[in-house]
Amino acid sequence: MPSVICFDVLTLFPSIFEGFLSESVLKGALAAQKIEVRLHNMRDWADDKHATMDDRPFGGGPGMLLKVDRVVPCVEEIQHQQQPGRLLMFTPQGRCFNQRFAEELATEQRIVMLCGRYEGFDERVAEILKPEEVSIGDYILNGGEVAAMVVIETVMRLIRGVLGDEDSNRFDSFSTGNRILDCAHYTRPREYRGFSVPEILLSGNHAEIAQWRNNNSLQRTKEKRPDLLVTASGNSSPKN
Ligand code: 6GU
Repeated sequence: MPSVICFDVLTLFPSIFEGFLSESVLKGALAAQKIEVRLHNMRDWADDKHATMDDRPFGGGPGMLLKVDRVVPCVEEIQHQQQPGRLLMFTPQGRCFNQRFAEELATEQRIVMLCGRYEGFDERVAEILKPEEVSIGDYILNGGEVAAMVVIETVMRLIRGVLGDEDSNRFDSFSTGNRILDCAHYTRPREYRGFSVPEILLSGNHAEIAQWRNNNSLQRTKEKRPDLLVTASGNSSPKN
């Protein structure tokens, strides 16, 4: 796994990312140069004085489309700045993002992410650039920016040295070979409003604690996400 991934984000609203990148784990990863995030305002590639990025769809209908002659030159210029990297285009029609997809992306050195707005892109953007179209779930967002943040955050957690504890992502739910939910966790106080911490966790018996955690994970998965267990046992195959 490479120690630095560069994310290039193409958006009409770079300031959406400011708070996100300036707090907590992301802030630390950027400061430690474990990741690099470069924000590009696509409007900078518009040459007319009104910086028009969108236009009405041929054939009529609601909404506006991002213009092919604005978006394509912008992506091409950014791709040519270094090795082209992996090009993602966020759209609700894309391949659904999940932990396995994130693990795949974490092996890349460069990820270029194209964020749509309005009703989407002129179809020729995809025809010309042949990006990987990515969705983060079956619902509609105003644009791809939130999706790009989801991808950055999920992928950066997989980079060595980003998380404080080297092991702290190895047992994350949904990572490869771990299609089971995390167990329950407790900290002090031992009792609160009559709710106690399970006795076994206070016992110091590490073998029994490990066993309790395994059982708890399985139980929680059965209750909250039985679909994960069906997939894990091979009764039906995962969609991604
Ligand atoms: Cl990537 N974009 C938009 N606009 N809506 C979405 C999405 C992306 N993923 C889920 N819904």
